[in-house]
Order: sequence, then structure tokens, then C-alpha cells
Amino acid sequence: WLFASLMYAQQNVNYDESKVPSYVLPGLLQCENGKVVSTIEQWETQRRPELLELFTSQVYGCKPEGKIDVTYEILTENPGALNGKATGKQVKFTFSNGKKKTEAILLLYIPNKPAGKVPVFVGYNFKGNHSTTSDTTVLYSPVFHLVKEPDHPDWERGNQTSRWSYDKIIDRGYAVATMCYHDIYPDKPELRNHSIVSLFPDYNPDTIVPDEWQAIGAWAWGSSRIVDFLETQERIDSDKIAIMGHSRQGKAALWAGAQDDRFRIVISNDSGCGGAALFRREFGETIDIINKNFPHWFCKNFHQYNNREEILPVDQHQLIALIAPRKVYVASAEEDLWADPKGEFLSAYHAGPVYLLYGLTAIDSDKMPQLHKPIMGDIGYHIRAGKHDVTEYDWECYLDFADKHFKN
Ligand code: GTR
Repeated sequence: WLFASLMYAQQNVNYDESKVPSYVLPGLLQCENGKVVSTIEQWETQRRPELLELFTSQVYGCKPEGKIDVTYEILTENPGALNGKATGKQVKFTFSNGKKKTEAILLLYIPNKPAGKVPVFVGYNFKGNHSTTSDTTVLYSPVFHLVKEPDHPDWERGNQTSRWSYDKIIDRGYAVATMCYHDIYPDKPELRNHSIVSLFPDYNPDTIVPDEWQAIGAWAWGSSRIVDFLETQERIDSDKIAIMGHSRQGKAALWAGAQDDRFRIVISNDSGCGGAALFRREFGETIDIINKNFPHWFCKNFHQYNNREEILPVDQHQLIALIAPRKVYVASAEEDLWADPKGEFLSAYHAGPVYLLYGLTAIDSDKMPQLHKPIMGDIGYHIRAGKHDVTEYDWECYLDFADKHFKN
């Protein structure tokens, strides 16, 4: 992130609110044929599918037809994990098309108390399951060697524990399931052949068709496969699954939440451009910047909107609205200007009309709340002090939001 911001520091990155262009957001409730949706049924049968199709073909790409096999193997089970508070499991996922396979490892902690079914947070980690805890029995990601040199500091255990408030999550009665995102699509354009994308029929290592899915599409798909597994787990309440994603994984979490209604709460932490932020504000990271830095994240069609945000047929308030009537929470950090906190807030605000259609609550003012004053309706939002990161404060808000919607 720092690297990307520095790279563009000299160029045309706008951090000046007075230079945000005036823009008109594409309509949320107005169908392509001009008709304005006024009922849930019209939303669900007409406008929602239309928008989902546009995000698929123009932004995140299309999952190919055809299926691959997914199998699970429990590698370890420890009833005394996290100082006896949780049962820890590590589960190997094997993705296969019969000729070729890839592997991933899920790390799952389930609270030992209360007994019975518990809600769960699903979320990818960036630096391996081993980075989320100092527990030496936690296994390394099978593909980590492809993305990190053998002497890279990211091999160190526990280097991201501050992002994973396991004790707090478990103490509040939630399970948590994490996987290294590289296991699904190792995050470099040249590693496409090692991703799950390469297992699907019609995959061609030499070409990418305009609406073909890429890394974000694959990560979103992978989080749904985690849900498939969680549904087999007796202790997990599969009606209470939340997904939490940070930054590039916040983008993938919103896209997963838009497509898979088993995610009952969708949380975007500092997801920025291609996540919660409105493209049309062109504040901080833009379509042109993100496509140049990360050519393997979005579908090829999306590149035609570089520096032409005004002709993109969608904007991100519509992505958030696709999650309705399920609950959505957007979080920003004050110093994370690259991700455009105001743009993140405004898309949560402008998703409101669809929540209102369902008789739910929307954010009632287009003025951003103060720092550390979370909004906890059916759409949640907070902005906290500090940098681009996941902090204990963020987790406390997510747990409060989940308590409100899962426990009351
Ligand atoms: C940055 C990228 C952002 C965000 C971030 C992250 O380099 O420009 O869009 O995804 O990485 O994932 O931390």
C-alpha cells in the first residue's frame, strides 16, 4: 500500500476535496428501460439482476461455467486452543479438475463456551495463517513460497496478530475462520497458473477474455467455498455467517456478499477503490491507478474505464445495495486517504434507498459521523483515527454490529 501510494505520490493523485469533480451517480432504482423500481419484487427480479450482471461483466468478471471438485481433510484438531478457550481446527481444501489441483488451509477457532451453535466470522488473511497467531502448530500456506522469498520477514509467526483479535472474538462467543488469500489466487499476475482460476474448463494460460474473472472474483468465490465447509460443521450456526475483509479483501468481501446470500453480514474494512469507495469521486486511488498496479484483480473490460469513470455504468453504492436486505458495514480510517474515507461513507449512504424498500434503516445523513461514533443500523459505518489497518477497535465495532443483528 505504502509502495503504491508513494509510486503515485508524484503523479495525479487527488487528495483535495475541492477538486473532486461534480458527478452524477448511476441510478440505483431506475432500470435500464427507464422504469423506476418501487417494490421489493421489482428490485429482486429486474433491477438487482441487471446490476449484478453489470458488475460481473464490467468490473469483477464472470465465473466460468462448470464445476471443479472441492474436498476437505481435517489436518489437526485441538480442543485446548487459545489457552483452552477454543477448539482449533486446520482443514486442507483440495481444489481439483481431475488433472490438476491446488490446495488451501483453513484455520478455524470455535469457542468452547457457550456450548451449541455459534455465529462465525469468515475472512482471509494476507500473510498466512501463521501470521495471525504465535501458536507454533499453525501450518504454513502451501503456496507461501511462491509469493515470499525464503528470508522474507513475513515467514515470522504472529506478525499480523494485531489484525486478528482472536481472544476478543472467542470471548464474545463467535467462531472465526481464516485462510491465506494467496491459497486461492497467489497475488501476482504471473501466478495465475497457480490459482483456482486455472482449474476451470476453458482456462487458457495465454489469453484472458474481456469478462473473465480474475483475482478478486476468485477470492470471492473462495470465501463461498469456506462457507460450504462451515455448513458441514455442527457447532457453526450457518444462518449467522459474517464475512470481514480488509482492503483488497474488503473489495472481495463486498463482491462475495453481493453474490452469495449465505453471508448475512458483510464487512468492508478500508476497502477503498473497487471496494466501498465511489469511483466517481476520483479521490485517492482511481480506476486507472488500480488497474495499472494490479492488472490481475479486475476483469479486462474494467480497464476501458481508466480515467473515464463517468462512462462506467455502475458505481459502488450499487454494489453495497446488492447486499440488501442482509446487513452491511463499511469502515474507514481517518489517515487512509488513498482509500477515500468520504467516498466509502457516501456509497454506504447512497445504498440506503434499497434498504428503505425492504423497510430497513438507511444512514440518515450524508454528513460523515465523527471519529469513533459508529452508526449501527442495518447499514453500519465508522471512521476511526489512524492508518490503513485492522485494529482492535474495528473488531469491537464488528462484534457489536454482529451482536445487534445475530443475538437480538
Ligand atoms: C494497495 C491498493 C489498495 C488496497 C491495498 C491493500 O496497494 O492500492 O487498493 O487494496 O493495497 O490491499 O492493502
